[in-house]
Amino acid sequence: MTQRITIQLIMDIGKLRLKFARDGFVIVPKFLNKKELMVLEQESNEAIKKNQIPVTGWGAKGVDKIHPWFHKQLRTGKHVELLKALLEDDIEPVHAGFFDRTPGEKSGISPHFDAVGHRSAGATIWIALDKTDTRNGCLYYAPRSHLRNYENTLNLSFDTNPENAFPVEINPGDAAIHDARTVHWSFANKSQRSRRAIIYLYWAASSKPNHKKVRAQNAVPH
Ligand SMILES: O=C(O)CCC(=O)C(=O)O
Repeated sequence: MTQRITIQLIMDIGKLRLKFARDGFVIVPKFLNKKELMVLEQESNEAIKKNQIPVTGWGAKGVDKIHPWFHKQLRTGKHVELLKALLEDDIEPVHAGFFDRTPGEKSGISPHFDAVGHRSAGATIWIALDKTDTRNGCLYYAPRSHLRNYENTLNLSFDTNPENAFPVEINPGDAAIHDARTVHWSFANKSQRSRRAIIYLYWAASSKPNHKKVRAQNAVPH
């Protein structure tokens, strides 16, 4: 059974949906409570340790395929209802991922959107395990980029100037949710703090991706 979202989120859903449709992303502070965050961190650590995920500086996709807890979360986690409500559709799970900007990691992830190759409707929820800011390689969104057409590549040549960018500066347990067509990226981690996040990616069920695999610089393919 799918886990429940809170009453407050149900009340806010109209506003969140409007923002999501307008900007291509929304931030949900305190999406996880302390206990849920603790469990997420424990399971992430276990997945990394048990499956010997290397400390690469950028993380790993497909953790749902190697760790049963993430397999279940991808299908029944409490974010599932929220994403369905935002997309106003059923959702098809794609994968869960662990994204890491290890302290001192130098490259970040180049500007891209997740539905590259097909521009299907869909969404990613990005849940912070650490405090994220511009010093430790936070995620950036290009507001309203989901409404424009971009080249079919995971390495867009994109103006990442601060005027075009929304830095996702959030706390552990907060979530950022982006449309699968929203351009996003991250820079190097210039700090000595880690910047870990868990992501779950979905296509909207009525959208049919004809998925061509392309590779982003320093990113694992979708
Ligand atoms: O966490 C990051 O730095 C990048 C995340 C990302 O590219 C994604 O969620 O598709």
